[in-house]
Amino acid sequence: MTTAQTQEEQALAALRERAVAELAAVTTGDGLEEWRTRYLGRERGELTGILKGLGKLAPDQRKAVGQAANAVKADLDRLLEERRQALRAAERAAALERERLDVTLPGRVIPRGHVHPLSQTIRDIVRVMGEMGFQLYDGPEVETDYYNFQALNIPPDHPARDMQDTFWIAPGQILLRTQTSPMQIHVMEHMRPPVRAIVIGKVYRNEAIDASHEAIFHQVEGLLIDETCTMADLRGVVERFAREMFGAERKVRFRPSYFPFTEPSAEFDIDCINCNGAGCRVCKYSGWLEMGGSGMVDPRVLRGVGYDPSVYRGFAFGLGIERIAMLRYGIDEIRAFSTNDLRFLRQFT
Ligand code: 2NL
Repeated sequence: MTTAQTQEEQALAALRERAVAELAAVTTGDGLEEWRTRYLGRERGELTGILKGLGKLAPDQRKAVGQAANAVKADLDRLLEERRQALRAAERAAALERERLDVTLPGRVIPRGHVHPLSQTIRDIVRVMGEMGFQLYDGPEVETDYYNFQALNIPPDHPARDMQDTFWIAPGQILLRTQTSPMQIHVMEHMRPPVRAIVIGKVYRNEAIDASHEAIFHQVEGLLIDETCTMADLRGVVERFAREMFGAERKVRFRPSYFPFTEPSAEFDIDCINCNGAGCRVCKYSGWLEMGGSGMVDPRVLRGVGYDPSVYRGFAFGLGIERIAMLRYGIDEIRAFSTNDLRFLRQFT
């Protein structure tokens, strides 16, 4: 009797020991479930089997073995639940570890770009002229002889038409525009007066290149067409433009000149932004800086786009944008705009 009891209890103790050891080796939820079925399963669980078999024992053994078995079952239930919690905690910790990120790391530096000094100047021009009601247009850089020359009343023997000065694509017919004026012709062909337009863009001239001349540069050209404007209006627009771009104190001077597409024509200067007119190296001791050309649109140009010159009149002006930017920023080398040397460009943030 004592022996039988001891055997049962030894078997229980061995089962318990084995179950505990196996449980410690379980690392997954599926493993836990397998373990539970193996020992505590309702149908085939080893411990369940022992509990079910209690009835076959002698009544005097039943109580002791039953108590021992129930104690083991309670132990295993508790250990199972502890193991389940431990595995969950480990899984949460592993998930956190996978998602670990160091919030104290400084962010990656994203290099900040900035607007090219020529583009800054263009933006200012567009704003200033926009405030005076001028719309910005752009158009083709490849043009025909008609738009670049004929429509602008440029005679066949004009030096600009020379093979030497113009980049011809089909000589005598297709070329790289030498000024933005051909686009003004397109604008006028496409609308009735009144016209207030500016054209900004690249122009191409076969120049000898030096610190102040490039073969590709940018021009801005303004055009106004209505029934009543005069050179006084031209002067007012150019003066306001110059003062917005170079300072409210600027003086503007007009000198008689000649362009095939304007009559009368005038070049305009501003008093030197470096010495305010006193004379210095920047203005070559003249007190004045040459800015651009202008004039009243020649009646032949108006007639060419279908405007009646006895009804409509207009003024136009044009100037180089690199020169404006060079004066504003004190740049003495025009090629710096197109060289893309960041040591140069970074000065204009
Ligand atoms: C300069 C001079 C000028 C114009 C451009 C113009 C355009 C049309 C009709 C008449 Cl469609 N004139 N433009 C007029 C005078 C001067 O530019 O030195 N530019 C750099």
